[in-house]
Amino acid sequence: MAHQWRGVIREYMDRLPFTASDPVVTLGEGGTPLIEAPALAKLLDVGSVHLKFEGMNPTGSFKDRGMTTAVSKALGDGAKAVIAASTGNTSAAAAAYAVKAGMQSVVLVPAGKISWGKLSQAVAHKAQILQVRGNFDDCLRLARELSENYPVFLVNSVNPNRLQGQKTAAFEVVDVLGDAPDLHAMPLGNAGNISAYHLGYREEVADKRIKKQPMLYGIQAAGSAPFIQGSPVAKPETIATAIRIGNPASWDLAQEAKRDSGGAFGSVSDKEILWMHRFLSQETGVFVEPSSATGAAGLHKLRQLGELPKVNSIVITVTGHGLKDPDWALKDQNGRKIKPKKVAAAASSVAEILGLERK
Ligand code: AN7
Repeated sequence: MAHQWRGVIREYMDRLPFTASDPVVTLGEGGTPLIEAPALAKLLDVGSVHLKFEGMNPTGSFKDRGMTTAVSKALGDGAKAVIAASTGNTSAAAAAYAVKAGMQSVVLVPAGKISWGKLSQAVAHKAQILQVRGNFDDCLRLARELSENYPVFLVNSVNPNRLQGQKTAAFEVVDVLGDAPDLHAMPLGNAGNISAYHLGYREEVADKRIKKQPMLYGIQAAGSAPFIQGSPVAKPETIATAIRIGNPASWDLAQEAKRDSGGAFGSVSDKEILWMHRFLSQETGVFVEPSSATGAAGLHKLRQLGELPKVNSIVITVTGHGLKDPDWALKDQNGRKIKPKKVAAAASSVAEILGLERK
């Protein structure tokens, strides 16, 4: 009989702060495919590249891993409402898991700066949505203040239960590959994810499942790159709205992840992000939102500069599904709208446009 994946809490309960009697709020998150991408291995000139396709989670991003743990704990603590600041994906996940838990959700998003796919999810799951006149960093400041002074439970990644859930992605990589890769890259925004992978890989080392953790590479958008600048960015700008974050909450943990793993931070322009966004969909078959192409774009840039370390195996986490923000796929390299041709409903007309000769 087919085995259904039970979500990350039940699959990894012995390695999470949960016991069998704790409430579990799950939508079956985790267990996402690790997809071999020979086209990327060729591009980067390394032995193997695997994409950890986090867009395959129930709400379409890696945020579900941390939301199952954060909302389950909130429910266990008697919470009636959760609050999250978000560039879009956290709000989609918070809204969905709140519904599953029977709670209200409140989400604070930067006005006009989240994709409509993500906004539609928060609306669909009846979140109370407030568009803040400000950026993500303002939203997070407000969410923290509200959760301290009002009866709403904060489920942003400053809540340590979020990182606990998200660390399971590292467990899955090791479970599938039988080892850690040499290098693991991902986009870097509020820095929860790189901190969570670090936590997960460190535990794998401590449990002697792997000898060494991978070098962790966190890649930012150039217009929103506090880790490259070395200090918060007051006015972050990038088309990759998911990572349009100037003052990352997990600053210290990300620095530690980089240091401890022998990794690095990098940044790429919006143009480089969109190039890789297209490469991934056209050459690997994996459709991601632009922000999610940032990790691969960063490694490609390093390779072109001759600065990619000599490694054999690479895993790149692609964090969110392409359908989250599909507008970018409908533009060509010059930003012009792509409109499929209209044709009469006749085989001969279709064949003519396709340039097909009759057999
Ligand atoms: C697709 O949803 O911060 O470095 O509020 O949606 O852990 O922040 C999203 C972040 C990468 C960055 N890729 O991860 C939010 C939010 C996607 C994302 C990141 C995000 P972190």
